[in-house]
This record gives sequence, structure tokens and C-alpha cells, in this order.
Amino acid sequence: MEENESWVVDLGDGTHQVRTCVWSPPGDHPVGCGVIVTVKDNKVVKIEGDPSHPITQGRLCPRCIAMDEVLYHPDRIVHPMKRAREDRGKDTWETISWDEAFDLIESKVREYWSDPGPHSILTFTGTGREITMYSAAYCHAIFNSPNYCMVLSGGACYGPRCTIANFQLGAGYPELDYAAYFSDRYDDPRYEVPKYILVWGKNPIYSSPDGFFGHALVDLMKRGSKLIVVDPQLTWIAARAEYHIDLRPGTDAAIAMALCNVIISEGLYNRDFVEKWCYGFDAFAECVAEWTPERAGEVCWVDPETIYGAARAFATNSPSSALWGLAIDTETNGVQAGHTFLAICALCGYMDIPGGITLAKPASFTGKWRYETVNSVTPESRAKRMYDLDGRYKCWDAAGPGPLPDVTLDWLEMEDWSNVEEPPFGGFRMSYWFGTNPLSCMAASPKRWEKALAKLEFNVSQDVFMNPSIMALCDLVLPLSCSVEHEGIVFPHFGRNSHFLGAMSKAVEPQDTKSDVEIMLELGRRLRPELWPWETPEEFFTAQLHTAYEWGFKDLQQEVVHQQEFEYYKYEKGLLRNDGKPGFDTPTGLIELKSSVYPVFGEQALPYFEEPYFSPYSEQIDQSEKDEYPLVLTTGGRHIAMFHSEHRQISSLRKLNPWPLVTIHPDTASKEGIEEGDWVAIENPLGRCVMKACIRPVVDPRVVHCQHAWWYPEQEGEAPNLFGNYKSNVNNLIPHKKVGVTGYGAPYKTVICKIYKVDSLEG
Ligand SMILES: Nc1nc2c(c(=O)[nH]1)N[C@H]1C(S)=C(S)[C@@H](COP(=O)(O)OP(=O)(O)OC[C@H]3O[C@@H](n4cnc5c(=O)[nH]c(N)nc54)[C@H](O)[C@@H]3O)O[C@H]1N2
Ligand SMILES: Nc1nc2c(c(=O)[nH]1)N[C@H]1C(S)=C(S)[C@@H](COP(=O)(O)OP(=O)(O)OC[C@H]3O[C@@H](n4cnc5c(=O)[nH]c(N)nc54)[C@H](O)[C@@H]3O)O[C@H]1N2
Ligand code: SF4
Ligand SMILES: [Mo]
Repeated sequence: MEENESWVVDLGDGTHQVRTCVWSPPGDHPVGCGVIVTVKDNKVVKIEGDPSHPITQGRLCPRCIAMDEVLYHPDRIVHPMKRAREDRGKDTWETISWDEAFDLIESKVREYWSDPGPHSILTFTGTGREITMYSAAYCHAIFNSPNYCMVLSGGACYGPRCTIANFQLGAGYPELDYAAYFSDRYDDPRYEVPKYILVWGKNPIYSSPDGFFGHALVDLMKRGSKLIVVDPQLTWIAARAEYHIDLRPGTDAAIAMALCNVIISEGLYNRDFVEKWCYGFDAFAECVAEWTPERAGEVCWVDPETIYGAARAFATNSPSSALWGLAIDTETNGVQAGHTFLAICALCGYMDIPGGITLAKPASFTGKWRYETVNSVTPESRAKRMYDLDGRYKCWDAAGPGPLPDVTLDWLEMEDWSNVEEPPFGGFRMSYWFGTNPLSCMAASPKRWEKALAKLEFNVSQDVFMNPSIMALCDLVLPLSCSVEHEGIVFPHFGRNSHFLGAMSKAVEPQDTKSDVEIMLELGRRLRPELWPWETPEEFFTAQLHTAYEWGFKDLQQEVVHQQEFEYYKYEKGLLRNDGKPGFDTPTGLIELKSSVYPVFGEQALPYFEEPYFSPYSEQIDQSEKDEYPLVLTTGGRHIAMFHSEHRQISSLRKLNPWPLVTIHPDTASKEGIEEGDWVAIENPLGRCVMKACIRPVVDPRVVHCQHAWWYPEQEGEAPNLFGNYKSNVNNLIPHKKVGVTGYGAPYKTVICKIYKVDSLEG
């Protein structure tokens, strides 16, 4: 502890407290909640909420409260470990030193660089943990590879929403205005409480996604905001909503068009705003004219009166605001749903007004840096980025920093390259994973990915715990320092609409572990020293901050939370466009109700509804399959105690969610003879999984909901069991390669299924 460290307080009894913001590991999105960590003898003895944090004001989820259980868990990986390639699937890990681990990576990378070339090193990334800010840099600026990959079919998380926002809005990531930019928050005289909040396919109370502090919704409900919730489940917020649009999963685009239909046909839209700032109104109005609430009600199983009521309430109560969630991304028709969601907000003129939706410059300095590292890939290597062999997904190729996951799987699955016209560059040799446990969580059809990744000669992961994917496939694993064991910066929304920057300060010295940034700097210095001049993380963070501010990392630590400046009505003031002109950063300079960008990539300029590919009403599916698998399965609603596949070994959290749950309506359960707590198989033509029945009238009798990312750390880890990875894995039932025209969106939340009672988890 140094004298000038204001974020550290000595309590005088051998303990001290550190004020810091939390990100990962263990996994989390960049909410940057404020914590006070009490430390004794370099050990965390308590973690509590920091009441002085302007956003979170002392509130914490159980995951942060249980952080000490993660830190001192006996199963935590605390040294680098390697294993012979022929031993994959076996628990024959050998502890090695960091020097040996770095030497091994360096020698493998140099070998693959020379034959067949840097493109043969693939990196695989997970959702927005801290490493998200740096994973593209690893791939591009360390390995010199263009193949920055994910295993998430259709990139079905956040990327679709960001791309839609870039194309149609040209203004960062649109966010509910919860006064997050103001130090006096809701009391700031510039602020107004939204009258209605439209919450679409999102359950932020449990998920706090992408930097949005979900509990802010409760703050606003207490201040009078009413809710309109679009969700097939009666969630906690849906139960408190004025209007709950309990749609059939995957039919969001139709509901959104019906809401626009009412807003336009009843003349409820903001004419001034639309005339001045929107492009393509007439064409858009014509397009939604056929989507009456009656028609959408029939397609989507919703009472038309609810659609009328919600549209009128939202449009006639200014200011109102809206939140869009993962359900938009997890549909092949999701781009159209997202397009129309933004149109609803634009038609009502709620963009960048107090109590509306906050906008930001399209890419702030932090958002840009990681993608700009693509320029450090040599032209020869850049030419060897995987592409769709049938020439599709040009939109993804233009917008995404690496190949589409579905394209990556295609290339890895090819048995030999000889039947391909353009020989794919001599194949792939190595993969490096950060923040992903692909076989348990991200991958649709995970057995296909297991086989595909097994072809690579050298797989490396950096993680906190052993997991099924590492056990099945890796040859080297590097142990990570947790959030309170390393330094970092929290960038809510990954820099796209960051209301603050948070300092992550080290509260305790780590064991033999390192942070993602420490590992990155060491590998960078060894492999491409000309690009990596920084000796320490602090130097690196300060250099990043200096691209936008005069102050550096130590200053941020002093402040703990640095709220950013904010102005409303930026589009009127020329603050959204690089040329300084009023308007939006789109080709027309306006919000594009009719897109001028999508047609360039073969997508329609106006929204449309497409029946989900794998639904009981799809024309793509045989009648016999529809008869056998009559239910609609939706997946992945978050539990507050677990972040994706993590936390299953943390006993206080596991107690809150001990088994994978399938939610079933009581009528459906009784038809199948299923009782609360019974083991139930969920099955479709692609696969099956087994979960425990949770019988509640919160879903339609034709719908079931399954949790995702289940595995059992307490079970045998060696193959073939792999900690029970495939027993309760709902992604066994999710298809690959059913993505949208743009490449974005995949059916993680809408497939057919049947359910039946079984005797046990093994049943
Ligand atoms: N505790 C916790 N927090 C998390 C995560 C976690 O695993 N655990 N994961 C993080 C990640 S990566 C993400 S992307 C975010 C996601 O967080 P959110 O964006 O909040 O999304 P989900 O929680 O997946 O789902 C939200 C709601 O969508 C509903 N839904 C299901 N199908 C449909 C549909 O077809 N249409 C509509 N309109 N709604 C539907 C579900 O019933 C659910 O209530 O959460 C992040 N935060
Ligand atoms: N059926 C279904 N499947 C889904 C979803 C769904 O809703 N339904 N949601 C999807 C979504 S939105 C997403 S984003 C994916 C998420 O998928 P992933 O992001 O791949 O999540 P995990 O599988 O939990 O893998 C994360 C791994 O990273 C480690 N880790 C934690 N923190 C850090 C860190 O700071 N650095 C590094 N290097 N590692 C860390 C964890 O210990 C864990 O082993 O899952 C998808 N899968
Ligand atoms: S959202 Fe919850 S788990 Fe994440 S940092 Fe905040 S309190 Fe911790
Ligand atoms: Mo996600």
C-alpha cells in the first residue's frame, strides 16, 4: 500500500479496504459494480457493495458476494499446466512454470507462422468479459492472424444489435436513459423519468447485460415508470408490467411491425421528428400496413388488444424509453426485429431526449482500439481469413472482425481441402481460447465442434477452473487472476456508450496466476515486440487513456469511477457525425427506417417476418417431425447466481440453482405425467438433454424454457463423461448454419421439441 493510494484505507487492525470496480474473472459483463474488499494477510475476508459508486450504490448480486469462494476454491487452477496431445480427455495434467508455458507457446507459434502461416492460428473468444477488450489484439497484433473466431452460431449475441444500430442509427449502442451519466443521477435537473419502458427480450434484473445495471429498472419503477414487456415468459418484470406481450418465441419481428402499424395508422408518431430526422417513412409505413394487431396476434399468439394498448401507451407518453435484449440476436429473423424495434423508438422521437434513449458517437476511443488492431495483420495473412465458400454473409464479413462462426465450423469440418475450388491456404494448426468453454455453452450442436476442434494440433486456454472443453481438447492451460487480483479498466458497453470508466484495482497479490492483459503483454513482447512497447499493465492502460484524456491509470484509480460527459439532442448539434454536421452517421445522415445499407449485402431494405426455421409452423420441416415434436423450446433465460457455464462448483451459488431446470406449463406437465422435480428429457431430431421439471403457469402450454450451459464439476472429468457435459446440454438440440441473410442471428431461442419423463439424469 502506498501513501497516495486514496482507494485503499488502512483500518489499523492489520486489515485494509480497497475500493474497486468489478469485471472478470469470474465471468461478468462490464457493469463495473463498486465493491469494497476487506483484506487481511493478503487474503480477502469480505466483499461488500460500495455505497459511493454512483450507479450501483452498494447493491451487489450473489455472484460478487461469493467472490471469495471462487478465489480460494480448491479446484481453482493456480499454475500453468500442460498435457501430451495424445492424452486429450485424460486427467494427466503436469504443472509447469510460466517461463516454460510462454516458451512452449512461442515455439509453437513460430513453427506455425513458418508453415503454413499465421492464418493457421485461430483464436476463440467468449462473451464480454474483460478479455473481450483485448482478444482481437491477441489474434491480430500478437499472432498476426485474421482468423478471430467464436463458436456462437450467427454471432448471436450483441453483435447483431450493434450492427443494426450502426447501420440504421449510426450512433453507438442505444441505452435506456437512467441518468447514468450524471453524478446526482435521477435528481439532475436535466433528467426526466421515462413514463413507459419497453423491455424487449431482456431480463436485466438477473442479467445486467453489457454494462446496463439491471436494478436501475427497479429504481425507475419506484419513481413511476410503467413497463411494457415483450417476453414469452411471465418474468418478475412481466408480472409487474402494464402490458405483457407474451409472444410465441421467435415471432418478434411480426409483433414489432404490428406496434408500428398502430403507431402509424392512428397517427400517434412524432411527425416533427420523423420529418426532420428519419429516412424512408412512406415505404416503411407501407411495409407495416399489412401487420395489423389482429394478424400479428394470430401469428404470435398474442391478444390484439394488448398490442393496441401497448402501442398507444408507448407512443402517447413522452418521454418513454426502451431496452432490447438477447432475444433479438437469437433469431434468424432478428435483424428485422431489431430494425423495427429501433423504428418504434424513432417514430416516437425518443432518441437522445431526457428520459428517452441515450446515444453515443458510433465508436469511442476504447471501442475502436481493439478493432483497429486488425491493421497490424500483414496483407499476406489478411488475405487468408476464412470466408463463406458459397459467397454469402458479405454483411458479416464487412462488419465483423473475424470469420462467421458457422463459416469457421464449415472449414474445420472439411475432411480434406481437395474438393474446394480455392484451396484454403494449407489448413489450420492451433487455437487459443480466452473466456470460452465452447462445448458447454456457446456452441450450438457442440459435438460437431468437439470433433472439429480436435483436428487442431495445439489448443491453449486461459481460465480459472478446469472445464469440459479444456479437458476434451486443450494441451496447455494458463491460470488466470481474478478481478480483485489484477488491475484493469471497466468499459461499460465495451466503449460504445460508456457512461463511466471504472478502475479495477488489485486488492490482493495473486498466487501463481496472471491476468489476460499481463499474458498479452508478455506474448506481445516475445512475438511482435515492435507492436508491444509497454512493460506493465499500468503503462499500457495509461497509453490507452491518453488517446482521449490527459490523465492516466493511476488517476482513474484515485477516482475509482470516472463518469463521462453527456449531452442530449446530439443529432441537432452535429455531435454524432465525424463531419460535425447535424444528423446521424448513416449514409443518408438520418435514422434509416428504410435501410440503404442492407441491400448492398443482399438483405431487404425494409423489415419482414419470417417463420422461425425450426418451429412447428415452419415449411422447412416435415409434418411427421412437427407431429412428433410439437412444442416450442426457448432457452437461456439467465439465473442471477450463475454466469453462463461458470459458478457450478461454487457451493453457495449452486444452492440457489442446484439443477438445470426446464419450465413447463402445468397442463403440459400433467398431459405427460410429469411432476415438479421429476427428471425430464427434452428431445428433437438433433439431440436431447435431461433437466428437472419446474412446473409453473409462466409459459404458454405450447412452450417450454430450458436453462443453458449446464455441466457437473462434481462428476468424472475424463472423457467420455467430460463432467457430464452432454447430459443436460440444451445446445444438443440447437442447429448450426441456420443464420440470417446477413450472417447475423441463429435460433438459440426457438426450436421444436418434445418432453417426457425419465428416471434420472442418466435416463
Ligand atoms: N446472471 C447472468 N447474467 C448474464 C449472463 C448469464 O449467463 N448469467 N449472460 C450474459 C450474456 S452473454 C448476455 S447476452 C446477457 C443476456 O441477457 P438478456 O438480454 O437479459 O437476455 P436473456 O436473459 O437470455 O433473456 C431475456 C428474456 O428473453 C426471453 N425470451 C426467450 N425467447 C424469446 C423470444 O423469442 N422473444 C422475446 N421477446 N423474448 C424471449 C426469456 O424468457 C427471457 O426472460 O446476459 C448477460 N448476463
Ligand atoms: N442455448 C443457449 N445457449 C447459449 C445462450 C442462450 O441464451 N441459450 N447464450 C449464448 C450467449 S449470449 C453467449 S454470449 C455465449 C457465452 O458463452 P461463453 O462466453 O463461451 O461462456 P462460458 O462457456 O461460460 O465460457 C467462459 C469461460 O471463460 C472463463 N472466464 C471467466 N472470466 C474470464 C476472463 O476474464 N478471462 C478469461 N480468459 N476467461 C474467463 C470462465 O471460467 C469460463 O470457463 O453462450 C451462448 N449460449
Ligand atoms: S452485475 Fe452482479 S455479478 Fe456483475 S459486477 Fe455487478 S454485482 Fe457483481
Ligand atoms: Mo451473450
